[in-house]
Formats: sequence, C-alpha cells, structure tokens
Amino acid sequence: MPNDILFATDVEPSDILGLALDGLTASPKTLPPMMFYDEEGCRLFYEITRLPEYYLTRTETALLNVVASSRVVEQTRCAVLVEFGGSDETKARILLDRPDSPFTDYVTIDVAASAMADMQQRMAKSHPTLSVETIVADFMQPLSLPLPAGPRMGFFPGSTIGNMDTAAATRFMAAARSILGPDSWFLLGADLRKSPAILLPAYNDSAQVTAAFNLNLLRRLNREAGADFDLRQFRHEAVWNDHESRIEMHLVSTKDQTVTLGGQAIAFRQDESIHTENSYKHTQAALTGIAGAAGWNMEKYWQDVDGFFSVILFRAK
Ligand code: AVJ
Repeated sequence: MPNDILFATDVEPSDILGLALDGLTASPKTLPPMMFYDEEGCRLFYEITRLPEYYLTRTETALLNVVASSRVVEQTRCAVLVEFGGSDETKARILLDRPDSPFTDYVTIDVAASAMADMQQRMAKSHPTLSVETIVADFMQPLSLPLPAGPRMGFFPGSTIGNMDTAAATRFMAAARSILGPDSWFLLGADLRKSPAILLPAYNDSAQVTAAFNLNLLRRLNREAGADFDLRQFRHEAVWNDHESRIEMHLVSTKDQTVTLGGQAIAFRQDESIHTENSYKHTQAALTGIAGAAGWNMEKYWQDVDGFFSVILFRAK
C-alpha cells in the first residue's frame, strides 16, 4: 500500500454519491482526488510508484535516506514524529529505523482508520519500544490534539501537498504549525517544477497504469454510487498547465452521452472532461514562500542531482 495517501479509503457510500454529484453537476465537472483510493485504487497507485516514468517515489526515498544518515534529524532533538496522512509507514521507517533515531513516539493522523490499525500492528512487531499512536481525523480541519510532550517533527512526504493549490497548502501548513505547537519542526517531501518532457510521461506511462488508476474512479462510482459509466466511452488524459504550474488529470468523454447516478442524469458532450486531479509542481522559492506564510522558516533543503524532487526541513518561527 502506498504511504502517500492523504485521504480516506473509508468514505461512507452516501458520502461517495454526494461528493460525486457535487462534482459532476458543477461546471466544469470535477471529482475529488481522495476518491481514487479505494482498494483497487491503492493497489494501482502502488503500481504507479514502481513505474520507470514515475520518478517521484524512488527519488524521494533516496533523499530521505540521505536525510536520515545526516545528523540533522537527531540534532532537532525531536522525540515525537507526527505524520500527516500516515497510514503506511514505509517512508517514516527510513527515519525511525536509524540506530540513533531520537524518536520515542510515532503519531499518525489520517481518516483511513483500518489502514492505520494495520500499520500499528506492523510497528508493534518491528518497533516494540516505540510508542505508536493513530489519530482518526481530517487534518485539514482545525484540531486540538493531545500529542505526546516534547519537541515534535511533522512529516508530510509523497508530494501529497501537490494536490493542494497555494491557498490550501498554506492553510494546511498553518494547521500543522498549530497542531505541532511551538519549537516544532516539519519535514516536507515535494515534487518540483520541471520540463513537461519529464512530467507528462510520469502521468501518462507507457504501461497505462495511470490511465487505469484514473478510470478506476468511474468503476468505483458504478459500484459504490450505483452509477452506469461505460468505461470504454471515457479516456484518461494528463496535461501540463504551465500557467498554473500543475499536471492536470482528466477523464474525457469520447462522445455525447448521458450517465445516471443517484437517480440523476448527467449529460456529457463529446470531449467534455471530468477534472480528477491537480498535481502542482512548485519551485523551491514557492515552497518556502508557502511555508513562510504559514509560520515556518526553512532550515535545510535537499534535492536530487537532477533537481526533480525536494525534501525540506522547516522550523517553527
Ligand atoms: C499521491 C498526489 C503525490 O500527484 O503524483 C500519481 C498521485 N496521480 N499519478 C501525484 C498520482 C497520478 C500523486 N500524489
């Protein structure tokens, strides 16, 4: 299972229908990216992370290994690692597995309760002395959390922040700042702006796994919201929006057609799209600007030799 998942697999069926209707009756039509991650969607995303074109996961993993083997993390003297969206601990393990890891507590905040319970079991086996706590909550909402005492380090890997526009990313970073408290630190993994010649294949891979991942949304709505999408009449499209500095994923109707869900008819014109995801690609300056507006100073910055991906350590102002 991927650990980049911010949003729930555990959404109530009624919410799925409501969310889908909200998006599909809007103009232009949209569906929220959280909806990708049903069981099959999680499996397909995991497959995406192994694709040769999808440089993000392997580049970030290599960077986190560099971060972990530097002394920077120990020097923060953080005792508590708080992962936002951490229902899969793979990347946290890179930090927690260090022999001189300063962490005594690992806290994850996510809406995917069942995935977090599985994580807790795995961690109990491999890290019996580490205190592992799972908090079922949507961290985009204001929260007051009973976190263990001591300086805390927030952790938000996977470039999940790319799903948020600047305003939402700033809101998230500010919420994290208030949840973590004074003297806190924050380790962010974020994809960087680069040539569309690199970006487009990452979202339009030759094995068509990303296409399957995108189209799986419609299969999910057929199953969970009683919709009747014909998957052969929609195609996956990934485009680079240079002005917004983002990859957009769309599902494009190949003909004029009508789909029903929840007893409501939704009309599609030929070539009309459902906008299913934004994946913003920020520069270092944009990322530190967002963090700065949310109460964080940049302390250290890592990127790979190609400048594809960044890991940034922030400290509360
Ligand atoms: C999990 C949001 C980081 O935007 O690259 C992968 C999701 N979408 N391929 C990303 C995704 C299509 C991914 N994030």
